[in-house]
Amino acid sequence: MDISLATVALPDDPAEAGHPTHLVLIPSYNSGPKLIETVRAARRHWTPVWVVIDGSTDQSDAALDRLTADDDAIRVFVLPKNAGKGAAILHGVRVAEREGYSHVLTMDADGQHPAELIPGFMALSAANPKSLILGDPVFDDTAPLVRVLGRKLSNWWTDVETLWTGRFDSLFGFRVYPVSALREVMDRHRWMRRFDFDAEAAVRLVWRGYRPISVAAPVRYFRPSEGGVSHFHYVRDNVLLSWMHLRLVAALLAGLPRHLVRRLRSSRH
Ligand SMILES: Nc1nc2c(ncn2[C@@H]2O[C@H](COP(=O)(O)OP(=O)(O)O)[C@@H](O)[C@H]2O)c(=O)[nH]1
Ligand SMILES: [Mg+2]
Repeated sequence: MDISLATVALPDDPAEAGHPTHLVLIPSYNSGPKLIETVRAARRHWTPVWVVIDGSTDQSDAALDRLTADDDAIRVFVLPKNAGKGAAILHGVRVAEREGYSHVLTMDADGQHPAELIPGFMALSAANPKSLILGDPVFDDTAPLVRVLGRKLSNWWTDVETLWTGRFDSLFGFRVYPVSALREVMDRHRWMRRFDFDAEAAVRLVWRGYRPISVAAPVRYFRPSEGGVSHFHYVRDNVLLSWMHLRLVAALLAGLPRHLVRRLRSSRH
């Protein structure tokens, strides 16, 4: 299902009152100067905002101390060693679950994602708690062609893996997840700790009955001179993504009767 945020009722003053069920979670690994801008932007639109520093070595987290000193709605966790995007998110999700949060909006730390859409995504999630709210990237001319094409291929795989339950972008990290279900899925599967997180998390949650809702969200690719950083390694991460799709297709085939039943049920709703 595709939705436009124009139809969503927004919460009152989301940057003021601390929200009891939904939080913003930002995993960060050597994100450079964009980290502070990103956290500030998220805070303008939501309370609370949590950051997981994933073994960063570029001192990008140093300035966060000043932000947290002035604002206790920002919370920072520091992992001593780099563990990967998925592992950093899992760290935040475990704490969120213990503290009673039901949903978490994840966004990248490098300024690529639209913070102004946070309230709309959260409102949609609050109205549809058994859904995944998935950003559908709207690229501008800053997007490298090879990343755009690579995505198409990955999206084709997730379409197959979910038996065409609903079209969604497999790799975009601007999303709202259910906290406990995500933690359970990640405890059961030892992969999903690095760049294989986004696609596998969405597929496995759809398999658990969560309905994907796609919402258009602009994405920007900054040049290094603008503070842009990416740790995506074409060979290493494409191997990781191919292995992930292979695993998911194998799991689909192994449980095909169950997946077909789920698929039939989902088309009736
Ligand atoms: N690549 C990478 N990103 C991580 C890691 N831990 C946390 N992240 C965060 O995951 C997000 C996506 O990473 P990024 O390198 O920007 O990937 P890209 O946007 O797909 O080029 C960013 O917010 C990173 O800071 C890690 O170990 N590796
Ligand atoms: Mg990025």
